[in-house]
Amino acid sequence: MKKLSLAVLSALFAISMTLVSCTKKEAAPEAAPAAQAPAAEAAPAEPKATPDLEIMVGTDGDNMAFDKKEFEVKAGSTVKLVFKNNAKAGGLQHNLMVVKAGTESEVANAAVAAGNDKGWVPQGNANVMVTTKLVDPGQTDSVVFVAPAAGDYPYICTFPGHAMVMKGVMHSK
Ligand SMILES: [Cu+2]
Repeated sequence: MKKLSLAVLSALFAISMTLVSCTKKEAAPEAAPAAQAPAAEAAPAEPKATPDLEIMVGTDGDNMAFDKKEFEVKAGSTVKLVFKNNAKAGGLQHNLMVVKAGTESEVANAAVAAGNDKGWVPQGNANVMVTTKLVDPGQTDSVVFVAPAAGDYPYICTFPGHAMVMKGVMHSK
């Protein structure tokens, strides 16, 4: 009798251990993906409600030029860029567009193709990083953006014929 009961007990023990290990194995895979999910998603670069920095750039009066040939921003910070067309009434329209380095000519040509209806802004062009609207003399427009990775980014006016001379450089540090 004793031997039999020992055999039964050890059998029961073996079964209970198997159940415990099965339960543990099932629990483990559920926990792992839940813990990994948030880390796998890359946080999108959304501008903050309050900009870290406000930059003012205007036209050099009635000249086909910006009054700032360069300005500096901090990579990853939220920047508010205010562009003012300082031309007098009857002067030229202008915009300010930050583009990827080396793409000034391509973007300027695409802007001409986009036409006046689009404010000389090529829609969906991947080389355009930031753009204001086309601004009439005496008017301003502003745009809020997250400063890109460290590097130099040219800015141009894409009104036809302006980009070659109406330009500057945004330094992201
Ligand atoms: Cu212009």
